[in-house]
Amino acid sequence: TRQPDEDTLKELIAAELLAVRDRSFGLTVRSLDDAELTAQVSPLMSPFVWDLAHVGNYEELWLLRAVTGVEPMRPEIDSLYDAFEHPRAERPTLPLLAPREARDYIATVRDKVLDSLATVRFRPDDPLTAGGFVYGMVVQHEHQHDETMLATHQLRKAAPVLLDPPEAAEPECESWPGAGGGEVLIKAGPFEMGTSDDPWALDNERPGHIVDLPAYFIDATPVSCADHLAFMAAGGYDDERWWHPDGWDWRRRTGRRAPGFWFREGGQWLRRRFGRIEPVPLDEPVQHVCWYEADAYARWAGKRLPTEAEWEKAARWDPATGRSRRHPWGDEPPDASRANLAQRLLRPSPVGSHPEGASPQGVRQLLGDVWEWTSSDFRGYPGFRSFPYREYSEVFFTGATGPHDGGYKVLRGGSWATHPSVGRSTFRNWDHPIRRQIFAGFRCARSVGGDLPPGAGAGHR
Ligand code: AVJ
Ligand code: FE
Repeated sequence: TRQPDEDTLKELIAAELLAVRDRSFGLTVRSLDDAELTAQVSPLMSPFVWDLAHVGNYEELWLLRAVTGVEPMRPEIDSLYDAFEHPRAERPTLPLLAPREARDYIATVRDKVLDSLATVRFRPDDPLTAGGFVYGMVVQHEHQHDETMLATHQLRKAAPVLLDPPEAAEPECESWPGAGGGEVLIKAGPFEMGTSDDPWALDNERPGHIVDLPAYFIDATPVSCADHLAFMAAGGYDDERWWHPDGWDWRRRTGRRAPGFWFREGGQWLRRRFGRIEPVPLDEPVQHVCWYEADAYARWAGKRLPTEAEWEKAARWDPATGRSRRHPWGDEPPDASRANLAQRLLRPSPVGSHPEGASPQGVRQLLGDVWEWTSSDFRGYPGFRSFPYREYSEVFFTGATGPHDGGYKVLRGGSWATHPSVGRSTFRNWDHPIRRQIFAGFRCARSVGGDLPPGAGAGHR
């Protein structure tokens, strides 16, 4: 595909900046009062007003100081919004900008960015601006914080403020024999993982490299709430055989026996969704399960989680040409028929939806709906070079040294809350294996010929 010329690219960047700010305001100043913006919903999350000023501070750092060389606007606030200096739990105690000040500050940053965009030159020999990279990085950064703020909204106990947009009806889901249970065989052989030429790909997606995989089966759809209820009914949460040793510790320590936000009342499983109560939707992909629960379910089902490479081959490899593509359906951008992304709904689409978004081999819902836990630890690809800063990914790699290293599992594919600028088949997300407030589910895989531990497979259907 040809790259757009620089003026077209700048128009696109300006439009993306405008759109992401509108989204951020919808999740903060348009839906919450000052008291809620500054309060902390959970020690796991930042106060909303921290995220709001942080995205503007990051934009100032990269699009003003790094690109145009200007001095800091308010040097005294930088350390407040440095995620590495202050863990989430302590952010409400900091002398943060008040909502009004935060809004004015990020608006001033934005005005200066749009002014300078007209004169900045995107130089092919400058990796920061080539193809508009650093602008893409900032757009993706704000969208990632918007998804984080949605997780904060999900944790809120106060009266609901977010509504499903009325025009966005549930997508049609034709009855499909593959829904819940079907598997797809991915043939053995090499494919290109990651990318060297996607201009907005972040450092951890690079470089493109060849990975040769044995044949494997992967589920055609994510695991549904009905599937997960079957695991629960079979005593899965109380059977140590299915659990990773650390997962069994987690299970006993926390007493958890159901996904996050689920509770039982009057003989029925209910869930809280953005402040409203509803029956657990049987046909939806399960969300708010941690890696340990996903891992245990897979073992009970006689399967395992896919590796990150298996997930990506299923999502990108075209058996007809042998080429890796941008999306499961090809190189064309996502739209509402192909994937449930971009917070169009406040929920995943039913399992089996989006046949137009299937891979050539019929694997569905790889992009959007729910992030999918993989079995892989978060590491750099062969030839990895951190860019433009080590703290985006490198310090989190397994084997890195420092306070943040190790223990992270990779998630792929994006959720219903992920913007398309982030929801691509090379994008890598990561989190701790105990994390449940993110919009994460999973699908299972298995090796051809079987690689199951003794005792596994009781739940295989
Ligand atoms: C890639 C989602 C794990 O939220 O910690 C935000 C993204 N990096 N600000 C995170 C990120 C810097 C990151 N995740
Ligand atoms: Fe950030």
